[in-house]
Amino acid sequence: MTEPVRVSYGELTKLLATIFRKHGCSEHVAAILAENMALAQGDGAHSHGVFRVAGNLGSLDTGWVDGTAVPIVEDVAPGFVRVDGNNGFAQPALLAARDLFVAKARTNGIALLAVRNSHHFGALWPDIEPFARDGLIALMMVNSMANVVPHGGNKRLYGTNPLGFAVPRPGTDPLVFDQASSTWSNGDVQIARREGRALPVGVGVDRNGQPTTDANAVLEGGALLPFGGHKGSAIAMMMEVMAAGLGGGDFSFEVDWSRHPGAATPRTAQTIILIDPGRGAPRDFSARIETLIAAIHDAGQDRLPGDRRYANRRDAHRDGIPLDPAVAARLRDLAAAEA
Ligand code: NDP
Ligand code: PYC
Repeated sequence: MTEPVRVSYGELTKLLATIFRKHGCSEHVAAILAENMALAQGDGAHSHGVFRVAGNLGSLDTGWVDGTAVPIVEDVAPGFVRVDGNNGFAQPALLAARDLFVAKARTNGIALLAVRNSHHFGALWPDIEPFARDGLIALMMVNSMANVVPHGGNKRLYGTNPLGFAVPRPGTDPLVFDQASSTWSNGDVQIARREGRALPVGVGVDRNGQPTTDANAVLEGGALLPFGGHKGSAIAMMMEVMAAGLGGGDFSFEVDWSRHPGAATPRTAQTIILIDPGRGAPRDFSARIETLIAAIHDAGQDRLPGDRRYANRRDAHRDGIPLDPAVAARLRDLAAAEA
């Protein structure tokens, strides 16, 4: 295995922002995307870090996503904020609504944000972890593009539809999980294909609906399976309802980028629910969570969701973010290239 090169958060963010600007993003959007991607890379989220540069550029270069979009925030009810992403990336839309959304959650104890007409191509935890650091519980639901067959079905319908959940823990890192509702993320299957690795049995099917361990067969006409059979299939369905249905965006099976060959980002919807756990709580929420976590450890689960990412983050802050040398060179070339 090639020894990685190490780059600082500052250097990687600057490189990525330069690349996104050169491919049509405004300064503001480029900075947000770059920070999001550097954070993901630093946390060791390999399927949603710099691996996503090419897909983002494919969507920008073909005009499928608008890198200069200005989101429209709508204050629709005391506990409800909507955002029309204006065919831009989801992260700037979320940022545009953040202050109003948090204020509503603090006033009401709960609030919901529904973003539509927006492209989410990243990990969810960078969106929700900051809410938990501000003392709020965050639940995020996203739908993507059809590449998952529903349980017992025979064609692609759901996206890999991720679910993210973040819980504040005073004095320490929030408890966060962030997972696709499919067996594997599409990104991980692409990485397996690139590295020539076979998939475990039960991850996906080929174009005839037959089980396969061939990543290429899954990606070219085949499909991923929901995790846990009918249970994951129900979660994937819920993501379609809560993100696209509630938000007013496209379902994963409605994403049509046929006139934008090379586009890769799903134009769908994202929903976040924020809860202020201190509001009217009959027992001390923070103490209860620590009791739960102690019991989980006592039951033998040492590693909590998020532990791997936080450990990677500590290493990356100390030593730099590890990058494959060829990837680092490619990023530098892209940043230096003529616009
Ligand atoms: P993983 O299966 O790798 O991990 C899911 C969660 O489980 C993480 O919180 C992880 O923590 C935790 N976890 C993993 N292994 C263990 C273990 N042994 N014990 C306890 N907890 C564990 O994630 P996925 O492949 O499902 O998703 C990867 C990323 O892809 C996510 O960030 C997701 O948001 C993103 N994604 C985005 C999509 C989009 O539409 N934007 C679509 C699909 C996926 P840890 O992080 O610490 O490893
Ligand atoms: O890895 O499955 C995935 C994915 C879809 C959209 C963004 N990531």
